[in-house]
Amino acid sequence: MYKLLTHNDLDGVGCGILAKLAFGEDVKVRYNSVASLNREIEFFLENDSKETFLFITDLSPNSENEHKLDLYYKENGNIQLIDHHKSAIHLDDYGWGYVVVEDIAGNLTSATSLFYEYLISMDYLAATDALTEFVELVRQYDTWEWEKNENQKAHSLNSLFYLVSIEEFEETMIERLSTGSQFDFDEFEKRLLNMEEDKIERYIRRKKREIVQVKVRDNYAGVIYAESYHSEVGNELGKEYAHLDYIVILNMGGKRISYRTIHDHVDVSAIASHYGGGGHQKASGSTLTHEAYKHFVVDTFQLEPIQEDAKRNRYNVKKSAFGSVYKNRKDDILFIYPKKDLWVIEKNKKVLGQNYSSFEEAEKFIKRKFESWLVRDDLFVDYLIQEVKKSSQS
Ligand SMILES: [Mn+2]
Repeated sequence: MYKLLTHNDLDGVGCGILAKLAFGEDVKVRYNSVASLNREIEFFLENDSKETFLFITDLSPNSENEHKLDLYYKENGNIQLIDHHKSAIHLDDYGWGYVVVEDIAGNLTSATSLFYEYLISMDYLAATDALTEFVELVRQYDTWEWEKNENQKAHSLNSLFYLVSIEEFEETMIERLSTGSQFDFDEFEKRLLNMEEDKIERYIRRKKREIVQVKVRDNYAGVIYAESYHSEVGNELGKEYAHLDYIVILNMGGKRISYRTIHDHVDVSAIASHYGGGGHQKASGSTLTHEAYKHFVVDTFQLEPIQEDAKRNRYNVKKSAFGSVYKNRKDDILFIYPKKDLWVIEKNKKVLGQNYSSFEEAEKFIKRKFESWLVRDDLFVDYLIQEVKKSSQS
């Protein structure tokens, strides 16, 4: 017998599907949240037969269970953990641990892709084109590489996963992967997925208007409440408000926090671990601890949302040789313009001390410090007219 304890997201369920394709009736699969894994491990150690081979994928035990698993392994063997989370890398030192964040070719891994390679190498499963494509879609979604590759199919696979129950998804995929020579969605799924993409877009648009900005422990965070589409929300808000170091997504009902960043200079697995969680460099999570509750809920509750830059301007555009006009909620006017090789900032017509070597740095400064946004063309024109009047009077 085999038992698989895995995550309840697409990557974790991908492992469950592979396990059932490989072992059929001989495997028992349990899907877990990060929190419920440790209970399942304890249950296994106390109740399951020593003959049962335990797989753990896409999740890692707490340090107490890490120790217990190691003792069990030294006596019985029969344990294999496979993971790709940066915060689990220490488990790679154990005989039963296999943790790879990036493969030799430099590609980010996923639990499903690692488990697939493992099952093939052990002759438990034979590679097929359909399986290989399915595994690659899961990997691209989980590592967010789908976006760079514009692989909408990978995103759709995850959307479909959340549209149906885990059982239904599992059953449909197992059938499709064991019969088809290629992996694809059927017509009904395609229609559903189009509707779902529209819904996600509307949801994100609303979240863009609700985000507040706060400085927490040396970093600027954007804080938002959302129960669904965390990765999509985190990514879109991260791009819209690129001056923020990371995005905090609060799920109050679940008392959970997701952390997302689009930047390389921030490691949100370290931020999550400060609040007792973990994950990847660009995507992580923790529970809503008292400290996190203070930082992200209490301290931000009275804040007004930050505003998006005007999008349809023809004149007041970023990096313009004529300068770009921003304002904030206090009606301060910020003006960024080039002078020789540098970018200068004026606040309410007074030049600020520091100049910047790039427009982006200057803009980041005024957005972090003053929460300002690019104003619409009409305000920009008013501003320039005033400037011209002033100079013709003097
Ligand atoms: Mn994963």
